[in-house]
Amino acid sequence: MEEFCKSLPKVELHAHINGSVSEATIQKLLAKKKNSDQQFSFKKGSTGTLKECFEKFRLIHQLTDNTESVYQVTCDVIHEFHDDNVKYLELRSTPRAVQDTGMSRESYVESVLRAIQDCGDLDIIVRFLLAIDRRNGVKVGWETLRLAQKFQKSHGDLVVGMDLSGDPSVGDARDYLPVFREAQKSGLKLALHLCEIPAPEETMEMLTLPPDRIGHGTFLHTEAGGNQQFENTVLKNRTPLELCLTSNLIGQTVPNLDNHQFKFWYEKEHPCVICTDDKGVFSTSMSEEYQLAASTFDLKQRDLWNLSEQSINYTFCEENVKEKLRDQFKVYKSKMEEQFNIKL
Ligand code: 6MZ
Repeated sequence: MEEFCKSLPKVELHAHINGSVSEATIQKLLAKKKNSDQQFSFKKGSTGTLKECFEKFRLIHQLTDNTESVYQVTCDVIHEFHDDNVKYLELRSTPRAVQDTGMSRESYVESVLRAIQDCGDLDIIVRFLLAIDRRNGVKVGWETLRLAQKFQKSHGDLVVGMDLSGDPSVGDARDYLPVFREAQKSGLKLALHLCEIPAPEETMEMLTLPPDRIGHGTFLHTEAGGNQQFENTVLKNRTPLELCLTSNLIGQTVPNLDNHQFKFWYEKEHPCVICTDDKGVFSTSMSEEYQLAASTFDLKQRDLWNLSEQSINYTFCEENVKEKLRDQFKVYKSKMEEQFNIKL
């Protein structure tokens, strides 16, 4: 299965740039920072809590406090996903301003987009979502939307949507509803973190937008303490779920993988997309996430192929790009069938 998952062409739709930074890149960034005695380790199996994950993001942000590092991290992350046979990648990141280094939210986004363009020769299609961190307040939310609209005009092929993320125990997602409604009117797609922890008060209103995809959705369904209305709405809209097994396990939002929400939605034949979330912080890769899904939920090679291929339907890119990907996947399919002597 390991070889199969590595060879499988994959679609990654939920990757936070700073959470995806590898240890190798961290070392490069540390070397550039004088007087830094920070210790970083993303060793596998180190369980923690969501709070501890957010502490890691804080440390990483200290290293990516200038446009050069943001550029470097974005390039490295794209190369790493490419090397893992990811053929389509949607990156998301929170534009950050740092006064000391002169980085503005705008120059942050410019650096990300420049990195994406400079990786244009690689056999991987990359798109970008601007993220709103729910800890930063609505004023910054509006600013982020304005940036998204601006870059949508100048880089419409690359900027496809917006994300809502950040520590789910802080703030109220409903405060951002007007921002997201306007984003929708501008033609930006919405990928929102919802119910990563139980959040009955804010969830129903967020679902009415409706989002184009949901990140995690761990506590949406009744069995997990959500409610029937959430479940029905998501099923009726067929809103794809971005599911990140290792992330939820390490962040301890699920007690074990057997009880991961993947099982519930997958059995209902609901659109599910396997993603990494933060491959650096959680020390994982797309190939490993597919392997984990296979071993936990007893998925066969053909099931994995279908999961990956169907993910193309849930991307935020233009229809002609989806078509191009589908054509590419046809070619990969026959190659995989030959390589693994199997009918997919
Ligand atoms: C919610 C998360 C997250 O934006 O600086 N982020 N938000 N839940 C999660 N589950 C583990 N993982 C990452 O990447 C880091 C930021 O992404 C969000 C957080 O806001 C984090 O600060 P960027 O590139």
